[in-house]
Amino acid sequence: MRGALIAIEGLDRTGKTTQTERLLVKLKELNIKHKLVKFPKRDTQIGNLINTYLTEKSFQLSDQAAHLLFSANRWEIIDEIKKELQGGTVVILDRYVYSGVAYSAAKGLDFQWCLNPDVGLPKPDLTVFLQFKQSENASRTGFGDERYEVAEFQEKVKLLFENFSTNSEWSPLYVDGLTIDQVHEEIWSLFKQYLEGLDEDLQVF
Ligand code: NYM
Repeated sequence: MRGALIAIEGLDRTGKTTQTERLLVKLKELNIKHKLVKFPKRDTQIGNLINTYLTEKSFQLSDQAAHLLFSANRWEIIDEIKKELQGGTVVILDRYVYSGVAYSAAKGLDFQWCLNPDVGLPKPDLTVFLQFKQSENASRTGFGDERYEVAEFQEKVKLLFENFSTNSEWSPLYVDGLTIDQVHEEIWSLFKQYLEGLDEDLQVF
């Protein structure tokens, strides 16, 4: 039986990385094979370029070129992810196609144009979308260090993420006022049904 493909999505600094790590600890405790893939995956050559783009404002790229790099960064590792899934490993994605489309479309690029390069990538079985009130999100530590981490831009991204809310695997999680443990419990209860492994094929975008 294949492993589940689970994506954790959300705006910047909403606690995605903390929650993916908590999920991994839990899977380890239960002796369930698991792998985390964080997008952008910065330790490849394409990922290195993306990292420079995100952290050095002097590195100029057209919005289209940047978008295609983010997509290429997913395609370059997808065979490895599929292999893990086929071997029964649960794969947790920290950001995925949805971030790719929402962040680029927020810059004014056409929504469908943004989705096109990702067409054919596997769809997660479950996508948990972490949401905060913008004011709370903006006050989190580190907000503002990288390109895109500007409150006004984040508001646009938030609206674009809403386009995905009709997807059957999309589970929004409102985490305002909840502790890290409480958010973890919520994510775990959504995720539990996928623990047994799944034998049907993955859907694709
Ligand atoms: N981002 C992430 C994109 O613009 N397109 C993408 O396809 C992906 C995966 O990268 N501000 C943006 C969203 C974030 C930034 O992500 C870095 P993180 O999770 O902060 O490392």
